[in-house]
Amino acid sequence: MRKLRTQRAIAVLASVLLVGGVAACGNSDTGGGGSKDDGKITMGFSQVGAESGWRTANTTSIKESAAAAGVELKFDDAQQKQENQIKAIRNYIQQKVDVIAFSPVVESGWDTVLKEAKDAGIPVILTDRSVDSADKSLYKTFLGSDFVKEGRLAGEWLVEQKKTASGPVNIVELQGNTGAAPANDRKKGFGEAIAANPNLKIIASQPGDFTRAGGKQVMEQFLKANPKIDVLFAHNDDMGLGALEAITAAGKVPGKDITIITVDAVKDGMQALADGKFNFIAECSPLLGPQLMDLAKKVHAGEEVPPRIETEETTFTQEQAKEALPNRKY
Ligand code: GYE
Repeated sequence: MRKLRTQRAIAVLASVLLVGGVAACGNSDTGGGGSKDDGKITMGFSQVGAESGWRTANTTSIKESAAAAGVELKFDDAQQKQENQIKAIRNYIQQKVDVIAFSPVVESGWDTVLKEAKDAGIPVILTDRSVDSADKSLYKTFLGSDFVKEGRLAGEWLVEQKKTASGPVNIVELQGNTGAAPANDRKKGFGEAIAANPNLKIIASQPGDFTRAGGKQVMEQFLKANPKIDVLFAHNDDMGLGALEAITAAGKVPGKDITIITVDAVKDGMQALADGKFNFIAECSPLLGPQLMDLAKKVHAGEEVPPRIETEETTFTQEQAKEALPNRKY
């Protein structure tokens, strides 16, 4: 009990120091926060990081849309660390921003900080990734993709491709960062879909953290440990692109010796698909900025918003990628 009280005292002291620090180095005209009554909304946004082409496109979309919508954006890159996101959110609470939005790097462990935002009367919008909090009143809405569906679409395509396979089809899987909603959900959807054919077997599955470097490194290990790999399912384009290097270095032809399925459909991924190095991509749209700004204005005005807003997405084969590439925005 005493320990708890001491910890709390330290936490309070820390936030006091933090506010002091922020106020000391902040702009004098912001008055320490966005609650100044000039009609302009201030949004504090905590981004996962800069791990992939998807993330870069997402960040650009958010920054551009904020500027276009006249929303004052405070932006923080958490470098794939939950503790950095919690720190940024606490900072935004201290600064009394009007709305907090963030893309949670992992699903669990948000209740405390979300409760702090709620107690401070600051609405929270989840974008891109969700949290597993049981208390849904801790955030206003979740804007993003259906990751289970993306995994399922990837798996269903494979089931169709391999329907005449008479022997085992060995699949390796590159997962996103451990504990992230898109990693958990894409794994789930893919696994459920391929269960339709008992010949389809995941023989190895490891996190590659959604990065090219991670994808390359883990694929090297997969190739060393498994003489027969027929299919790679990578939870995003970047890991697939990293894996291409490992596959080529191992003397195999990507897209032919190994069927490659990814998620995202960013430009480099689509190029690899059009070039025949990837075989199929389930799209995941990073262009969430305009909808996010719209939602921020609504929740700030006290309007009701739907608790879940799903992004519209499609899938691409090699032929479809060739057609779509010239008009691709990201
Ligand atoms: O697929 C991946 C990024 O959360 C949907 O995160 C996003 C994922 C995306 O790093 O490329």
